[in-house]
Amino acid sequence: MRFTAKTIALAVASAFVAFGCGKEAPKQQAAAPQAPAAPPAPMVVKIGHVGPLTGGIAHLGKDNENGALLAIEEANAAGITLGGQKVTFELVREDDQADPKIGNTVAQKLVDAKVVGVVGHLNSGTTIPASSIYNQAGIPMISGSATNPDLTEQGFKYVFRVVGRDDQQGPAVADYLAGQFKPKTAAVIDDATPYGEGLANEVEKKLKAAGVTVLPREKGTDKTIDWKAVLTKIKGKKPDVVFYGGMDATGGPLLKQARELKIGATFSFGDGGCTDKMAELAGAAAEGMVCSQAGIPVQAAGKKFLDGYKAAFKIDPILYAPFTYDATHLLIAAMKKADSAEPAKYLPALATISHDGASGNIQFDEKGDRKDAEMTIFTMKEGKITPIAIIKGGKSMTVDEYTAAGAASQPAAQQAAQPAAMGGMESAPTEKK
Ligand code: ABU
Repeated sequence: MRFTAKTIALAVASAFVAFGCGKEAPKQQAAAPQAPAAPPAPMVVKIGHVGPLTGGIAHLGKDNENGALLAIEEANAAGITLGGQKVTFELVREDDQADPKIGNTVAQKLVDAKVVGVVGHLNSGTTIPASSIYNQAGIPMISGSATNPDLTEQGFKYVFRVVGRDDQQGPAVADYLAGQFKPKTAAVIDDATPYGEGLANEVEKKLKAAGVTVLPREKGTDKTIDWKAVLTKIKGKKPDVVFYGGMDATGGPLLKQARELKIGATFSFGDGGCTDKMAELAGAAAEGMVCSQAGIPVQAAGKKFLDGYKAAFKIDPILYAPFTYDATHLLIAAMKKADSAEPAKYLPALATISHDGASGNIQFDEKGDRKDAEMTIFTMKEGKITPIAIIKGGKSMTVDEYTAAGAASQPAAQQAAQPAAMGGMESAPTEKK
């Protein structure tokens, strides 16, 4: 090849284009080691929890929320994948202040936040209206404490509960009162909420069926703490038993003021007034009161739950925390079964699930109610509500009998869970008028 001025100029120009103006041609080098690709960020799956976190029953709302939070923490620690993707669950917590209007507002807020399931609400009065918001949005909801039958009588396929209903609870406590105290006359008071009034109606119906004369209904509200006018009215009628449908925040003052007015009747309450808080609010007046819960006693919940709750929150659970814990695990278990967090995909798995939870085995009937829910009757003994009897399938058992019967069907983790406090059948209280 002859090197003319033209070919030299072309060669220089090509080199210029190939390697850039004035830049040195790169030397051949070994390829730098590639950093390993970062694993994809886990998918965040939001679950809502709603209950009253402020106001008179904030202690119960917090208890419910703690149960849900514990379940979320356990699921995250277990490292769950859905559809091949690692998942982190986030609990989106809302305060409905036990107010139906606020309940609806926060329900819509949770829908807008794209939660895929909801645990809550606590009160029947907030849960029932909010349930139509979740159902319309196609978001499964499970209440761990709302006991008014209407919740699951609406025909909503996204609505479930893991506690019993007041048309089971009311007859259970009324039967106990009628059988144990043989009252001639009863007074029934309620707080004018769907829960309090509904439960009081069930109790009244059953007492009347047992031949007890029931005085005209007396009413307060879910904020009433001065009951003197109502109590003065019933004092003159000398009832043998009094039943109050309402929560502990109002039931405690009712009981305290009744004893101040020297009313000697046996006082009784549903689950909303079936907490140690009654002794805090009523003092010694709470001793010997009778109450019911729409599930197993909290002390009989699974050991893993009880230990986990105490370790996480440094307190013991109060009432329905095992049930909100179970409700949260149920949502997650259904998602795992369906391998999807999409509500429409995991709903069928939820509706047909059989789950061994802290509160026992959970299966739902066609309405979304818990099949074969237990009811427990308690009395207040030395400032602690103490279980007397557990009713399951129409059969009343001592706590010992229940524990013995349940042990064979409980998962191993729960068999070790029966605390010494559950061991004894308390003798029924007898009170003088
Ligand atoms: N079941 C006790 C309190 C919650 C409710 O309003 O149903």
